[in-house]
Amino acid sequence: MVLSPKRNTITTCNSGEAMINRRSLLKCATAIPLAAVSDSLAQAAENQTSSEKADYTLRIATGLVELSPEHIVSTTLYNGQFPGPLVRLTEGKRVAVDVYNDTDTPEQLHWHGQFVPVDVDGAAEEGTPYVPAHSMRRIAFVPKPSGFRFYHTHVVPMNNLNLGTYTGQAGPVFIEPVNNPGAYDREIFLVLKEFLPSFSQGGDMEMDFLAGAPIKELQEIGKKAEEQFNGPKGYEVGYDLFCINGKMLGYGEPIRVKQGERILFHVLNASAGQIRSLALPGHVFRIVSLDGNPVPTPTDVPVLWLGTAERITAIVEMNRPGVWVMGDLADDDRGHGMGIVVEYANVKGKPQWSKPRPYKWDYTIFGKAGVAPASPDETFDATVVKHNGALNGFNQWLLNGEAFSMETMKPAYTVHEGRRYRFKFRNASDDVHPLHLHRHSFELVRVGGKSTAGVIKDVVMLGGFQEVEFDFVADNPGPTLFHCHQQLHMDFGFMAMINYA
Ligand SMILES: [Cu+2]
Repeated sequence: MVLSPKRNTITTCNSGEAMINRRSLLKCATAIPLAAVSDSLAQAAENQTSSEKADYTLRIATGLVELSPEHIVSTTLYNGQFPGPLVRLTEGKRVAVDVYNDTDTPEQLHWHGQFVPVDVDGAAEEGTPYVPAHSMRRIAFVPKPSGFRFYHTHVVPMNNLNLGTYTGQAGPVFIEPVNNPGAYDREIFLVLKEFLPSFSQGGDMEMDFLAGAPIKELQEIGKKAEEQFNGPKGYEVGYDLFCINGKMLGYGEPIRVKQGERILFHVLNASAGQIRSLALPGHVFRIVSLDGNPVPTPTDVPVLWLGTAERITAIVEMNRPGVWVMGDLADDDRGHGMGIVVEYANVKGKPQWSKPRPYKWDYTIFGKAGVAPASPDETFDATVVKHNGALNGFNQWLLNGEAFSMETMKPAYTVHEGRRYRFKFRNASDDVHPLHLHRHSFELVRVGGKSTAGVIKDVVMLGGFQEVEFDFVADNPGPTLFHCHQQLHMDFGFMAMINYA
């Protein structure tokens, strides 16, 4: 085995570290953890006395991922593998999970998309105790709702590309429903991920794949902010290597299929901040669930688009024999590994790729037509603005004029249990933001100017200079974090705390 000379992510991290004010970084690193760490040490000690065996053990430690024989990366992993092991749970059946942290830094393991209490959720901002360095925590919870979820780290890396979701800390969760109709022959989990992150200052790639048009008023607000912060573009994170299930295109086992087979794909975008597309030439995806939740109108699409942390469950009928590349539409990303070979039985040859016809991603086609969601008890308006390069060269993100402060953790919204709330979210920037709500799901109400109902998600992409509206019911008391799932955006201001009255 040869280690790639480009393997060392520490280099990029250190050069990044020099760019930030050291004092603010130290403040940020120490302010939150201390109290939480002592809590969780006590908890860990208490847990170790329990003799009951955990249902799952997840161990956080540095390890190697062989993306290809030429590209072996060193990063933080769950159980020494990428992706982390598939955690299969049953809805409503209590589980105990032991989380060991063999690293030198406190960790948070977030159960993304589940309705869990604050002490389980895995977000220090809400008050979840850390898994202390070189220690463990036993977590017990009742899995819900059923469907495709995942787990990932939730620490705040800021400018350290060796922490947080820049590492290999992500793994799929499947919560079995009580009844599973199962109109498919077998299921395959695909975890999409990039490695070898580095900072660049060229500005983000323009992404024009979402349905809907930019709103003039939001462009005006964005233009004003740009005039005020008119320096060089803020740092973005780019990647050298891409993989599906830990293997670059052409290096893992192909997906071997038979003609006529119906395969249920569970696709997770486990990126720290990138938006992914996925197509299989000559085939269509029948989308049956978004973020693990069955959609009212299952619909065929030629390409999947997934914002950071989004999941899509889709059935593909294998009816076009050949050897195909299932991969990202971006030639560069696919060329650096973002794809997997699909091989029909008794067919040989070089894997074929062709770009699907242009297609706009529209969440509303999966919803109920002509039905309005229930009326909300209250509506929250939020507008996000980018201050270009305002924080030591990093973009700062402000919600209604305020960047989230990790020091004050000031709640932005107060909710009452049992009430229904509508978020009307306006994007005065050109970036796409995958918005995520912890510990709750939401129902899409309006996206890209179109109304919908019945599409239940926990992440939704908000297009550049567009609006999105979604509703959630305050049914899981405790501090609840709302943030953009783009790691750089959330770390530099794009977060809000929702408190229960
Ligand atoms: Cu964002």
